Amino acid sequence: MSHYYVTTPIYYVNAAPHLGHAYTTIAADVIARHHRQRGEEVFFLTGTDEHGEPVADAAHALGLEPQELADRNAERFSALLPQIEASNDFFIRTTDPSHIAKVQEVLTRVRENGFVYEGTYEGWYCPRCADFKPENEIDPGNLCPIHHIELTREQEDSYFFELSAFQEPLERLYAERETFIAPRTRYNEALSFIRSGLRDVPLTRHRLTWGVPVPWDDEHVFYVWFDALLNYYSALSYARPGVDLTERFWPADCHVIAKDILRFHAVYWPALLMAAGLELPERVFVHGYLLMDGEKMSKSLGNVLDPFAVIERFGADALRFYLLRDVSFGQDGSVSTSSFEQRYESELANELGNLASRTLAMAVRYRDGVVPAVEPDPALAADFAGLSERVGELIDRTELTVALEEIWQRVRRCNRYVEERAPWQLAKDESRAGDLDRVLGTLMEGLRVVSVLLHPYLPASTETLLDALGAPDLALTGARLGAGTVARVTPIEPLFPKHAEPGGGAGNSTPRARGTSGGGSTSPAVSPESSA
Ligand code: ME8
Repeated sequence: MSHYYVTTPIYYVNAAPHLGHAYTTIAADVIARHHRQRGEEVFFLTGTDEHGEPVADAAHALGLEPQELADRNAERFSALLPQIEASNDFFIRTTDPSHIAKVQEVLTRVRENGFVYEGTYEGWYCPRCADFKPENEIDPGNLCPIHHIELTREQEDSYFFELSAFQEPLERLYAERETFIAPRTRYNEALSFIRSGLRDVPLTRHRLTWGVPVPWDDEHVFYVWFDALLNYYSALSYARPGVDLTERFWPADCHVIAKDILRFHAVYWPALLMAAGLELPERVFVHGYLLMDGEKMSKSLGNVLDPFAVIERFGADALRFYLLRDVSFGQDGSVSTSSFEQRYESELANELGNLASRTLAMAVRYRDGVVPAVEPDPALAADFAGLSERVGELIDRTELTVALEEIWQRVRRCNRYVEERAPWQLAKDESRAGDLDRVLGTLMEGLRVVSVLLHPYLPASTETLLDALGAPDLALTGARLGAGTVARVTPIEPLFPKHAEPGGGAGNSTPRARGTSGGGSTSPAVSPESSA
């Protein structure tokens, strides 16, 4: 059986989760679910990054110990997962003792391999990024380009990681593996950073105590980024008690991240793995930012959106669909309440929801829910030919929005097919009973195939739909018109009720297919988040 290993970044616990975190996790979940549909054994990892200065500072500002803040917010990140229907196989916390032990083991090996030396670091430092800033990336007024706060001049005794030793190996890696980083713009960006000349970087912090202790010098802790990156590797060693999954799943197939942490994943990470003598991941996919008012949402800026409120009103499927449909995956895109409502109404309710309810209703009305097996109508079969393969190829290239568009074209095609064939006319004419069977059978097959293919995006509603069709099998091999056996169909309530406007009472208009219980909230779909 083949294996597939996909990860999200591990999120900082200096504040609560927001829509940006949900976005990456949803995208990785789509990939994980798709690979399970291929029959592969999948490991999908997410979790929290709990050490380092940003977390220590945020905790102290609240009068808490770092561990207390980490516990509190790790809980909120992990609570988000079932709500967005994330099917992760493990939730790693970098304060897990097994993670700490693995970080110490790997970084000791890096030192034994000759890539660590002692020195003093001096540079401009942003405590929110937990990162020294190269001179050419500093905004006027000595400001951090991301957080717009003043940088501090820091000097510190450190152990250094000899990143410069990997200048050539990294250039070679980029020459040999052009899809190591995708999309291409990010590959180019990372490569030009490498070509500009790599300088050694601090591996440890002297003044900090909130971190993984350095085994060979107890006055130091590891710089949080090395601790954090190693989560992708360490998790496999202890996620399943008594079983080490490393052999089975390492190297990772896909790390999904946003462009803010490109350099760490495209430069430091492969260099660190080479230094440790470990295999490199297959691919890093770098998506863009969700924007609100043109600015990246971030915990530090405070202008965050609340995914919990969106889900409460519209269900997790609607949020998942909206984010992957409205924002072209890989690029930046603005999100807003109005564009969410527009997509919900015009596409989920009017296109998929309507296709589902009329198809099921006609099968029940005209055939008591049992339609004889038919050869699918060639008119529709032609439009479905090769679809599943095409979707698979796109997902292999992490083109999640394009793949969704391919499937959605078939949802629209099925609706046009209903109009073209007008089953209600056929039903009036006994002599056309065979034609009606063919139309209804073809439609049910069309609905079944789009449901299987949409499953990674809309897990709850497609399961409802496939159950209603009496064909619950999710395997991709069945995502072909005519491959399935729709047995007896049962009608369902609208999947995406139209009256779920923000501010209105939920009442009986609460969406049916949702990954979470609850409802009746009157909070706006997209609302400012309260602070941690
Ligand atoms: O950087 N749009 O954690 P973090 C899209 N702990 N994605 C967004 C986003 C936005 N507006 N805001 C956040 C860290 N994200 C480190 C990572 S990994 C070894 C360590 C998502 O909490 C996106 O995936 O700041 C981004 O890369 C990540 O959250 C940053 O999360």
